[in-house]
Amino acid sequence: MRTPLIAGNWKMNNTIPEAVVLAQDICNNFERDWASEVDVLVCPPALDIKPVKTVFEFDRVKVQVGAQNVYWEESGAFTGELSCGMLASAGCSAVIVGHSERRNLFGETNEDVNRKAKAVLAARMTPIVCVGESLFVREAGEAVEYVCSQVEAALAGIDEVEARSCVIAYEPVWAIGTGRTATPEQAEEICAAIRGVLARRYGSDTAEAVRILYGGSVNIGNIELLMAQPDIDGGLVGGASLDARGFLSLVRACV
Ligand code: G2H
Repeated sequence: MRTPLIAGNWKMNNTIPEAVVLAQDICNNFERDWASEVDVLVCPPALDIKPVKTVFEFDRVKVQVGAQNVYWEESGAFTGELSCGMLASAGCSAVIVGHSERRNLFGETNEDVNRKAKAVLAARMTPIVCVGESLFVREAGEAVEYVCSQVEAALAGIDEVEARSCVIAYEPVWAIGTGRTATPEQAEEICAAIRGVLARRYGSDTAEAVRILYGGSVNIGNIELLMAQPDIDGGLVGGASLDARGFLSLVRACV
């Protein structure tokens, strides 16, 4: 069975002092016996990663820390970018790649997402590969096809062993930060199709091993029905991850 994963994406929120307070709040409210049943990850802004990691390590709380983005080159003249090695040295075990905000606001292509995913794997971290369709694509009846092609593109050149280290996050663009969530049935339809892509590429054993998350206005009112779907293994949570108790209520719902 796949261990559920609740991943918080803090996006561009929290200065270092604010991030430390939030991390400490998570520690203070984290119940130790959850750790054996659900994986918990937070992805703060890059500057907050090391301080947040330090809080979790000091309190010995089993919450992993990840990044929201990375550049695929190891070093060099890439002003403003961060490498996998830098993120790993700050304590990251995972990196979100291809979030729709990166794709839509910063022009990331499927090819960029693929290069980032491969770089993250090479650095022995987990890429959380985000895919999802716009409302236009959904209303055209092409959501399954569109998302599956994003998954195929993101996994190009990634072998079966590496694929087992990937997490796929299905985030319909029309549900992000809008308060509008995909119904559990809509989310399950796409997540099952993603698992189908994995099965065709890597075989059913690998497909069954890979965790697929749903993201897009996940909250305490919808987490249980989402988690009840056979192909949804957790959530990538934005707004609801910015409050420790609210975030941990989502973790508790997975126990
Ligand atoms: C989707 C999600 C987190 P929110 O972007 O990745 O954000 O839960 O605020 O919709």
